[in-house]
Amino acid sequence: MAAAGRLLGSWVLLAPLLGGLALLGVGPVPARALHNVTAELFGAEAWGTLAAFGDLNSDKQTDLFVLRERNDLIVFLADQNAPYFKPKVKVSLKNHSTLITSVVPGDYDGDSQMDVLLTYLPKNHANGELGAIIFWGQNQTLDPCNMTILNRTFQDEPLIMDFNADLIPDIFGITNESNQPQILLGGNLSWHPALTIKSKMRIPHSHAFIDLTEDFTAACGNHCSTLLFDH
Ligand SMILES: *[C@@H]1O[C@H](CO)[C@@H](O)[C@H](O)[C@H]1NC(C)=O
Ligand SMILES: *[C@@H]1O[C@H](CO)[C@@H](O)[C@H](O)[C@H]1NC(C)=O
Ligand SMILES: *[C@@H]1O[C@H](CO)[C@@H](O)[C@H](O)[C@H]1NC(C)=O
Ligand SMILES: *[C@@H]1O[C@H](CO)[C@@H](O)[C@H](O)[C@H]1NC(C)=O
Ligand SMILES: *[C@@H]1O[C@H](CO)[C@@H](O)[C@H](O)[C@H]1NC(C)=O
Ligand SMILES: *[C@@H]1O[C@H](CO)[C@@H](O)[C@H](O)[C@H]1NC(C)=O
Ligand SMILES: *[C@@H]1O[C@H](CO)[C@@H](O)[C@H](O)[C@H]1NC(C)=O
Ligand SMILES: [Ca+2]
Ligand SMILES: [Ca+2]
Ligand SMILES: [Ca+2]
Repeated sequence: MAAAGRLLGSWVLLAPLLGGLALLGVGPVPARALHNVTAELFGAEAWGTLAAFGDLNSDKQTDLFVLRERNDLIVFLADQNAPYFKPKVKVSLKNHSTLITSVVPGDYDGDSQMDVLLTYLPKNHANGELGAIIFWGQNQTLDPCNMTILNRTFQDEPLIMDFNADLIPDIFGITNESNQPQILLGGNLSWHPALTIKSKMRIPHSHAFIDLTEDFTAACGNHCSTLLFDH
């Protein structure tokens, strides 16, 4: 599954990053040589796939979003004391027998609490369409019981961008309801057609956001030429 493959990675990927931190003299590591800081940073918890970064608890320290067994999301919060990242927050799709394919932290309702959007391959995923779910942030953490399952599926990984320039992230993609790209506006989570074009979008999507019309918004009505279409 192409979408699923995108998340494959490992703690090996962390090595350059953590090496960089060491070189910058961040943390208690001597600044001269590269050295293995895995144990100092994660203790015995150094397993899983690093999926995203973000400051979940608004303490200005970047936290790590890690997938384990493809259906648990663990957030390692940055901490002043070793191990410097501690697994403090967990949400699970285990009961739904689904595989998480993407993790995108963001404040999807604009209440200044970071939420997290997960896309997943649903149970009995015959057509490869992706489901999406938002776990809502509350009190500087994620509430594992408070989630919204989007009532449409996506043909491919959705693109997260601020379509209407209200500083709340929106969710763009082709859904199972229409061949035309749709935008789910953050805030009130309402669906809207995003572009009026006849052609079908390619899969995987090759999309980017760009302010073509110089109105400081990513989207640009009929003038969007940044998407690749099949004819
Ligand atoms: C770094 O340390 C971790 C934990 O002690 C260990 O599992 C890993 O194999 C080490 N990596 C290297 C490249 O030595
Ligand atoms: C998952 O299901 C088990 C029983 O099958 C239940 O005890 C548990 O609370 C459920 N967990 C969640 C997060 O819903
Ligand atoms: C928010 O979290 C703190 C601990 O981080 C706790 O003391 C407090 O009771 C929580 N407040 C609410 C409303 O849950
Ligand atoms: C769930 O999260 C939403 C969005 O943050 C919030 O408005 C609502 O009060 C929460 N519901 C519960 C039961 O905590
Ligand atoms: C999806 O849910 C929204 C409310 O959250 C509702 O307005 C809309 O009609 C639903 N769409 C479908 C296709 O069920
Ligand atoms: C789209 O997917 C949602 C969620 O799986 C489902 O409830 C809805 O019926 C589907 N709509 C169509 C037109 O297939
Ligand atoms: C949701 O909010 C957007 C702008 O924030 C607005 O254009 C749209 O009409 C609203 N939709 C609903 C159903 O309230
Ligand atoms: Ca943090
Ligand atoms: Ca929020
Ligand atoms: Ca927006």
